[in-house]
Amino acid sequence: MGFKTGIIGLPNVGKSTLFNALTKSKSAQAANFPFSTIDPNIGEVMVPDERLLELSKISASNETIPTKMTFIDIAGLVKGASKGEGLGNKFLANIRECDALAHVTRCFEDENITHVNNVIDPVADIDIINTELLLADLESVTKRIENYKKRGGKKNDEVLTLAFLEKVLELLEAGIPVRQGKFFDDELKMLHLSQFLTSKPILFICNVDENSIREGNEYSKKVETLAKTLEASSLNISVSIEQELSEISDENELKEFLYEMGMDATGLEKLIKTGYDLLGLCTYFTSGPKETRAWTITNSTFAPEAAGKIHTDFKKGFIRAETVSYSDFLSAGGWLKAKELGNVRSEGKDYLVKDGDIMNFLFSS
Ligand SMILES: Nc1nc2c(ncn2[C@@H]2O[C@H](COP(=O)(O)OP(=O)(O)OP(=O)(O)O)[C@@H](O)[C@H]2O)c(=O)[nH]1
Ligand SMILES: [Mg+2]
Repeated sequence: MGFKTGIIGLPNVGKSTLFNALTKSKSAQAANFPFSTIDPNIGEVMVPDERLLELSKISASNETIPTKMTFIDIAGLVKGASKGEGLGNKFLANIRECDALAHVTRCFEDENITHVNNVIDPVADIDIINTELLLADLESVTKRIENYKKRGGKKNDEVLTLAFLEKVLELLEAGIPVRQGKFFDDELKMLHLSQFLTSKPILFICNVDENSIREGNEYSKKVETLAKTLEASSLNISVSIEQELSEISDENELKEFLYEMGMDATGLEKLIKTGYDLLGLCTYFTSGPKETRAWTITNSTFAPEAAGKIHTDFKKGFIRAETVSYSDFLSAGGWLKAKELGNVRSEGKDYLVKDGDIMNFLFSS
Protein backbone atom coordinates (compact mmCIF):
# COMPACT_ATOMS: atom_id res chain seq x y z
CA MET A 1 0.00 0.00 0.00
CA GLY A 2 1.23 3.51 -0.84
CA PHE A 3 1.36 6.49 1.45
CA LYS A 4 -1.79 6.71 3.48
CA THR A 5 -3.68 9.94 4.00
CA GLY A 6 -6.54 9.84 6.49
CA ILE A 7 -9.54 12.10 5.86
CA ILE A 8 -10.72 13.36 9.23
CA GLY A 9 -13.10 16.03 10.55
CA LEU A 10 -16.36 16.60 12.39
CA PRO A 11 -19.34 14.48 11.30
CA ASN A 12 -21.29 15.56 8.22
CA VAL A 13 -18.72 17.97 6.76
CA GLY A 14 -18.30 16.12 3.43
CA LYS A 15 -15.47 13.63 4.10
CA SER A 16 -17.13 10.66 2.40
CA THR A 17 -18.36 12.80 -0.49
CA LEU A 18 -14.76 13.97 -1.01
CA PHE A 19 -13.46 10.40 -0.71
CA ASN A 20 -15.91 9.20 -3.38
CA ALA A 21 -14.93 12.04 -5.70
CA LEU A 22 -11.19 11.40 -5.24
CA THR A 23 -11.45 7.67 -5.74
CA LYS A 24 -14.10 8.05 -8.47
CA SER A 25 -16.28 5.57 -6.66
CA LYS A 26 -19.48 5.49 -4.72
CA SER A 27 -18.10 3.04 -2.21
CA ALA A 28 -18.47 5.31 0.80
CA GLN A 29 -21.94 6.12 2.04
CA ALA A 30 -22.40 9.89 1.98
CA ALA A 31 -25.56 11.09 3.68
CA ASN A 32 -26.97 14.09 5.45
CA PHE A 33 -26.74 12.79 9.00
CA PRO A 34 -23.84 12.65 11.45
CA PHE A 35 -21.89 9.38 11.79
CA SER A 36 -23.01 7.96 8.47
CA THR A 37 -19.49 6.53 8.23
CA ILE A 38 -18.55 3.97 10.87
CA ASP A 39 -15.99 1.61 9.34
CA PRO A 40 -13.29 3.38 7.37
CA ASN A 41 -13.41 3.36 3.56
CA ILE A 42 -10.08 2.73 1.87
CA GLY A 43 -9.28 3.65 -1.72
CA GLU A 44 -6.26 4.08 -3.95
CA VAL A 45 -5.83 7.04 -6.25
CA MET A 46 -3.48 7.17 -9.20
CA VAL A 47 -1.06 10.07 -8.86
CA PRO A 48 -1.39 12.17 -12.03
CA ASP A 49 2.02 13.08 -13.49
CA GLU A 50 2.47 14.45 -17.01
CA ARG A 51 6.11 13.38 -17.05
CA LEU A 52 5.04 9.74 -16.93
CA LEU A 53 3.14 10.01 -20.22
CA GLU A 54 6.02 11.83 -21.94
CA LEU A 55 8.49 9.16 -20.87
CA SER A 56 6.18 6.38 -21.96
CA LYS A 57 5.88 7.96 -25.41
CA ILE A 58 9.66 8.27 -25.78
CA SER A 59 10.32 4.67 -24.72
CA ALA A 60 7.32 3.37 -26.71
CA SER A 61 6.32 1.43 -23.60
CA ASN A 62 3.67 -1.26 -23.68
CA GLU A 63 2.43 -0.25 -20.26
CA THR A 64 2.29 3.01 -18.31
CA ILE A 65 1.94 2.60 -14.58
CA PRO A 66 1.40 5.58 -12.28
CA THR A 67 2.26 5.54 -8.60
CA LYS A 68 -0.63 5.52 -6.13
CA MET A 69 -1.70 7.25 -2.97
CA THR A 70 -4.10 5.69 -0.47
CA PHE A 71 -6.95 7.66 1.09
CA ILE A 72 -8.84 6.51 4.16
CA ASP A 73 -12.24 8.03 4.89
CA ILE A 74 -12.57 7.95 8.67
CA ALA A 75 -15.64 8.29 10.89
CA GLY A 76 -16.51 11.78 12.15
CA LEU A 77 -15.09 12.86 15.48
CA VAL A 78 -16.91 14.82 18.20
CA LYS A 79 -16.00 16.44 21.49
CA GLY A 80 -15.16 13.75 24.04
CA ALA A 81 -13.97 11.21 21.45
CA SER A 82 -10.76 10.62 23.40
CA LYS A 83 -13.04 9.49 26.25
CA GLY A 84 -15.10 7.26 23.97
CA GLU A 85 -17.85 9.72 22.88
CA GLY A 86 -19.29 9.27 19.40
CA LEU A 87 -17.28 6.53 17.77
CA GLY A 88 -14.41 7.36 20.11
CA ASN A 89 -11.42 5.12 20.30
CA LYS A 90 -12.17 3.11 17.18
CA PHE A 91 -11.76 6.29 15.17
CA LEU A 92 -8.48 7.14 16.87
CA ALA A 93 -7.03 3.72 15.99
CA ASN A 94 -7.85 4.37 12.32
CA ILE A 95 -6.01 7.69 12.47
CA ARG A 96 -2.96 6.09 14.06
CA GLU A 97 -2.39 3.99 10.92
CA CYS A 98 -2.14 7.03 8.61
CA ASP A 99 1.04 8.74 7.37
CA ALA A 100 -0.65 12.14 7.08
CA LEU A 101 -4.01 13.71 7.84
CA ALA A 102 -6.33 15.74 5.64
CA HIS A 103 -8.67 17.54 8.01
CA VAL A 104 -11.89 18.56 6.24
CA THR A 105 -13.60 21.65 7.63
CA ARG A 106 -17.01 22.97 6.73
CA CYS A 107 -16.61 26.34 5.03
CA PHE A 108 -19.90 26.37 3.11
CA GLU A 109 -23.34 27.60 4.10
CA ASP A 110 -26.32 25.38 3.38
CA GLU A 111 -29.20 25.34 5.81
CA ASN A 112 -30.31 21.94 4.52
CA ILE A 113 -27.08 20.26 5.61
CA THR A 114 -26.85 19.64 9.34
CA HIS A 115 -23.86 20.95 11.28
CA VAL A 116 -23.36 18.94 14.47
CA ASN A 117 -22.91 22.11 16.53
CA ASN A 118 -25.50 24.11 14.55
CA VAL A 119 -23.12 26.91 13.61
CA ILE A 120 -20.59 27.29 10.81
CA ASP A 121 -17.32 28.00 12.60
CA PRO A 122 -14.41 26.01 11.14
CA VAL A 123 -11.91 27.47 13.62
CA ALA A 124 -13.96 26.18 16.57
CA ASP A 125 -14.40 22.86 14.73
CA ILE A 126 -10.66 22.47 14.25
CA ASP A 127 -10.10 23.29 17.90
CA ILE A 128 -12.47 20.49 18.97
CA ILE A 129 -10.64 17.92 16.89
CA ASN A 130 -7.15 19.11 17.76
CA THR A 131 -8.05 18.96 21.44
CA GLU A 132 -9.30 15.40 21.12
CA LEU A 133 -6.15 14.28 19.31
CA LEU A 134 -4.06 16.02 21.94
CA LEU A 135 -5.98 14.39 24.81
CA ALA A 136 -5.61 10.96 23.20
CA ASP A 137 -1.83 11.47 22.92
CA LEU A 138 -1.69 12.75 26.47
CA GLU A 139 -3.39 9.61 27.73
CA SER A 140 -1.14 7.29 25.77
CA VAL A 141 2.11 9.03 26.73
CA THR A 142 1.09 9.12 30.41
CA LYS A 143 0.41 5.36 30.34
CA ARG A 144 3.74 4.67 28.69
CA ILE A 145 5.63 6.80 31.21
CA GLU A 146 3.91 4.96 34.08
CA ASN A 147 4.91 1.60 32.59
CA TYR A 148 8.51 2.67 32.13
CA LYS A 149 8.71 3.94 35.70
CA LYS A 150 7.16 0.75 37.08
CA ARG A 151 9.74 -1.35 35.26
CA GLY A 152 12.49 0.97 36.52
CA GLY A 153 14.86 0.06 33.64
CA LYS A 154 18.36 1.46 34.00
CA LYS A 155 19.69 0.63 30.52
CA ASN A 156 20.83 3.56 28.41
CA ASP A 157 18.08 3.27 25.78
CA GLU A 158 15.39 2.92 28.45
CA VAL A 159 16.59 6.08 30.17
CA LEU A 160 16.64 7.89 26.82
CA THR A 161 13.14 6.71 25.91
CA LEU A 162 11.77 7.86 29.25
CA ALA A 163 13.39 11.29 28.81
CA PHE A 164 11.88 11.50 25.33
CA LEU A 165 8.41 10.57 26.57
CA GLU A 166 8.65 13.17 29.32
CA LYS A 167 9.54 15.79 26.75
CA VAL A 168 6.45 14.80 24.74
CA LEU A 169 4.33 14.97 27.90
CA GLU A 170 5.58 18.48 28.63
CA LEU A 171 4.62 19.64 25.13
CA LEU A 172 1.16 18.12 25.28
CA GLU A 173 0.50 19.52 28.75
CA ALA A 174 1.25 22.96 27.31
CA GLY A 175 -1.33 22.26 24.58
CA ILE A 176 1.30 21.99 21.84
CA PRO A 177 0.91 19.25 19.21
CA VAL A 178 3.93 16.93 19.06
CA ARG A 179 4.48 17.99 15.44
CA GLN A 180 5.48 21.46 16.66
CA GLY A 181 8.12 20.17 19.09
CA LYS A 182 11.84 20.47 18.37
CA PHE A 183 13.58 17.11 18.50
CA PHE A 184 17.16 15.87 18.13
CA ASP A 185 18.06 13.20 15.57
CA ASP A 186 17.98 10.29 18.03
CA GLU A 187 14.61 11.52 19.35
CA LEU A 188 13.23 11.73 15.83
CA LYS A 189 13.70 7.98 15.45
CA MET A 190 11.70 7.36 18.62
CA LEU A 191 9.11 9.87 17.46
CA HIS A 192 8.70 8.01 14.20
CA LEU A 193 8.05 4.75 16.05
CA SER A 194 5.70 6.29 18.60
CA GLN A 195 2.86 7.12 16.20
CA PHE A 196 1.45 10.04 18.17
CA LEU A 197 -1.69 11.43 16.54
CA THR A 198 -0.53 15.04 16.86
CA SER A 199 2.84 14.27 15.29
CA LYS A 200 1.35 13.41 11.91
CA PRO A 201 1.68 16.04 9.19
CA ILE A 202 -1.65 17.76 8.73
CA LEU A 203 -3.39 19.61 5.93
CA PHE A 204 -6.62 21.53 6.45
CA ILE A 205 -9.11 21.22 3.61
CA CYS A 206 -11.62 24.04 3.49
CA ASN A 207 -14.75 22.64 1.89
CA VAL A 208 -15.97 25.88 0.29
CA ASP A 209 -19.07 26.57 -1.81
CA GLU A 210 -18.69 26.55 -5.61
CA ASN A 211 -18.54 30.35 -5.83
CA SER A 212 -15.61 30.59 -3.43
CA ILE A 213 -13.27 28.17 -5.16
CA ARG A 214 -11.06 30.87 -6.67
CA GLU A 215 -10.73 33.36 -3.85
CA GLY A 216 -11.85 31.38 -0.80
CA ASN A 217 -14.34 32.93 1.65
CA GLU A 218 -14.43 34.46 5.15
CA TYR A 219 -14.36 30.96 6.70
CA SER A 220 -11.50 29.58 4.65
CA LYS A 221 -9.43 32.71 5.29
CA LYS A 222 -9.74 32.15 9.03
CA VAL A 223 -8.61 28.54 8.59
CA GLU A 224 -5.64 29.71 6.52
CA THR A 225 -4.53 32.05 9.33
CA LEU A 226 -4.97 29.35 11.94
CA ALA A 227 -3.05 26.80 9.84
CA LYS A 228 -0.05 29.14 9.76
CA THR A 229 0.07 29.37 13.55
CA LEU A 230 -0.12 25.57 13.72
CA GLU A 231 2.71 25.19 11.17
CA ALA A 232 0.29 23.38 8.86
CA SER A 233 -1.06 24.03 5.35
CA SER A 234 -4.57 24.71 4.12
CA LEU A 235 -6.22 24.12 0.79
CA ASN A 236 -9.55 25.28 -0.62
CA ILE A 237 -11.57 22.51 -2.25
CA SER A 238 -15.21 22.56 -3.24
CA VAL A 239 -16.35 19.03 -2.59
CA SER A 240 -19.45 19.56 -4.71
CA ILE A 241 -17.29 20.65 -7.68
CA GLU A 242 -15.05 17.61 -7.16
CA GLN A 243 -18.15 15.45 -7.21
CA GLU A 244 -19.10 16.86 -10.62
CA LEU A 245 -15.51 16.57 -11.90
CA SER A 246 -15.32 12.92 -10.91
CA GLU A 247 -18.13 12.16 -13.31
CA ILE A 248 -16.34 13.62 -16.35
CA SER A 249 -14.17 11.06 -18.12
CA ASP A 250 -13.39 13.02 -21.30
CA GLU A 251 -10.08 14.97 -21.00
CA ASN A 252 -11.21 17.92 -23.12
CA GLU A 253 -14.52 18.21 -21.38
CA LEU A 254 -12.68 18.19 -18.05
CA LYS A 255 -10.34 20.98 -19.15
CA GLU A 256 -13.28 23.05 -20.36
CA PHE A 257 -15.12 22.57 -17.08
CA LEU A 258 -12.04 23.63 -15.09
CA TYR A 259 -11.62 26.67 -17.32
CA GLU A 260 -15.25 27.67 -16.83
CA MET A 261 -14.88 27.38 -13.06
CA GLY A 262 -11.66 29.42 -13.19
CA MET A 263 -9.62 26.54 -11.73
CA ASP A 264 -6.09 25.67 -12.81
CA ALA A 265 -6.16 22.12 -11.39
CA THR A 266 -8.63 19.67 -9.91
CA GLY A 267 -8.90 19.39 -6.13
CA LEU A 268 -7.37 15.93 -6.42
CA GLU A 269 -4.29 17.28 -8.20
CA LYS A 270 -3.91 20.07 -5.63
CA LEU A 271 -4.39 17.64 -2.77
CA ILE A 272 -1.79 15.21 -4.10
CA LYS A 273 0.71 17.99 -4.82
CA THR A 274 0.29 19.46 -1.33
CA GLY A 275 0.32 15.97 0.17
CA TYR A 276 3.65 15.23 -1.52
CA ASP A 277 5.17 18.48 -0.25
CA LEU A 278 3.79 17.88 3.21
CA LEU A 279 5.17 14.37 3.44
CA GLY A 280 8.44 15.27 1.73
CA LEU A 281 7.79 12.84 -1.11
CA CYS A 282 9.12 12.75 -4.63
CA THR A 283 8.88 10.53 -7.70
CA TYR A 284 11.46 8.65 -9.73
CA PHE A 285 10.81 6.69 -12.92
CA THR A 286 11.82 3.51 -14.66
CA SER A 287 11.30 3.54 -18.40
CA GLY A 288 11.78 1.02 -21.20
CA PRO A 289 9.85 -0.75 -23.98
CA LYS A 290 8.08 -3.05 -21.50
CA GLU A 291 6.82 -0.34 -19.16
CA THR A 292 7.23 3.18 -17.89
CA ARG A 293 6.48 3.44 -14.24
CA ALA A 294 6.49 6.04 -11.47
CA TRP A 295 7.72 5.21 -7.95
CA THR A 296 7.17 7.25 -4.80
CA ILE A 297 10.02 7.78 -2.34
CA THR A 298 10.75 10.26 0.41
CA ASN A 299 13.23 13.06 -0.30
CA SER A 300 16.74 12.01 0.80
CA THR A 301 16.37 8.37 -0.23
CA PHE A 302 19.61 6.61 -1.18
CA ALA A 303 19.75 4.61 -4.42
CA PRO A 304 19.62 1.10 -2.85
CA GLU A 305 16.59 2.07 -0.76
CA ALA A 306 14.85 3.46 -3.86
CA ALA A 307 15.70 0.23 -5.72
CA GLY A 308 14.12 -1.72 -2.86
CA LYS A 309 10.76 -0.12 -3.74
CA ILE A 310 10.80 -2.23 -6.90
CA HIS A 311 12.06 -5.44 -5.32
CA THR A 312 13.97 -6.31 -2.15
CA ASP A 313 16.52 -8.21 -4.33
CA PHE A 314 17.34 -4.93 -6.06
CA LYS A 315 18.29 -3.49 -2.70
CA LYS A 316 20.15 -6.54 -1.38
CA GLY A 317 22.21 -7.09 -4.53
CA PHE A 318 22.58 -3.41 -5.44
CA ILE A 319 25.73 -2.74 -7.50
CA ARG A 320 25.12 0.67 -9.04
CA ALA A 321 22.49 2.74 -10.81
CA GLU A 322 22.42 4.31 -14.24
CA THR A 323 20.74 7.68 -13.82
CA VAL A 324 19.58 10.44 -16.09
CA SER A 325 17.55 13.53 -15.26
CA TYR A 326 14.07 13.97 -16.71
CA SER A 327 15.02 17.01 -18.83
CA ASP A 328 18.13 15.29 -20.25
CA PHE A 329 16.16 12.15 -21.07
CA LEU A 330 13.52 14.24 -22.77
CA SER A 331 15.88 16.36 -24.85
CA ALA A 332 17.98 13.33 -25.85
CA GLY A 333 14.86 11.35 -26.73
CA GLY A 334 15.66 8.18 -24.79
CA TRP A 335 18.32 6.05 -23.08
CA LEU A 336 20.60 5.42 -26.09
CA LYS A 337 21.03 9.01 -27.19
CA ALA A 338 21.29 10.21 -23.58
CA LYS A 339 24.20 7.74 -23.13
CA GLU A 340 25.87 8.95 -26.32
CA LEU A 341 25.61 12.52 -25.10
CA GLY A 342 27.19 11.56 -21.80
CA ASN A 343 24.07 12.46 -19.82
CA VAL A 344 23.72 9.07 -18.15
CA ARG A 345 25.64 8.96 -14.88
CA SER A 346 26.79 5.88 -13.04
CA GLU A 347 25.90 6.30 -9.36
CA GLY A 348 26.75 4.22 -6.31
CA LYS A 349 25.02 3.45 -3.03
CA ASP A 350 25.58 6.95 -1.64
CA TYR A 351 23.56 8.60 -4.38
CA LEU A 352 20.47 10.50 -3.22
CA VAL A 353 17.75 9.94 -5.80
CA LYS A 354 16.22 13.19 -7.09
CA ASP A 355 12.68 13.98 -8.15
CA GLY A 356 12.26 13.14 -11.85
CA ASP A 357 15.32 10.88 -12.11
CA ILE A 358 15.04 7.98 -14.52
CA MET A 359 16.78 5.02 -12.97
CA ASN A 360 18.15 1.72 -14.19
CA PHE A 361 19.39 -0.44 -11.33
CA LEU A 362 22.19 -2.97 -11.79
CA PHE A 363 22.22 -5.70 -9.18
CA SER A 364 23.55 -9.18 -8.55
CA SER A 365 21.10 -11.90 -7.63
N1 LIG B 1 -24.03 21.96 -0.10
C1 LIG B 1 -23.06 21.08 0.06
N2 LIG B 1 -23.32 19.90 0.62
C2 LIG B 1 -22.30 19.03 0.78
C3 LIG B 1 -20.97 19.32 0.36
N3 LIG B 1 -20.18 18.27 0.67
C4 LIG B 1 -20.99 17.36 1.24
N4 LIG B 1 -22.26 17.80 1.32
C5 LIG B 1 -23.43 17.10 1.87
O1 LIG B 1 -23.23 16.95 3.26
C6 LIG B 1 -23.79 15.70 3.72
C7 LIG B 1 -22.72 14.95 4.49
O2 LIG B 1 -21.71 14.51 3.61
P1 LIG B 1 -20.79 13.25 3.94
O3 LIG B 1 -19.79 13.19 2.86
O4 LIG B 1 -21.59 12.04 4.22
O5 LIG B 1 -20.12 13.76 5.29
P2 LIG B 1 -19.06 13.02 6.25
O6 LIG B 1 -18.13 14.05 6.70
O7 LIG B 1 -18.52 11.81 5.59
O8 LIG B 1 -20.01 12.62 7.46
P3 LIG B 1 -19.85 11.41 8.56
O9 LIG B 1 -19.47 10.16 7.86
O10 LIG B 1 -21.19 11.36 9.18
O11 LIG B 1 -18.81 11.89 9.53
C8 LIG B 1 -24.27 15.00 2.47
O12 LIG B 1 -25.67 15.18 2.38
C9 LIG B 1 -23.53 15.68 1.34
O13 LIG B 1 -24.26 15.64 0.13
C10 LIG B 1 -20.73 20.57 -0.26
O14 LIG B 1 -19.62 20.91 -0.69
N5 LIG B 1 -21.80 21.42 -0.39
MG1 LIG C 1 -18.62 9.85 6.12
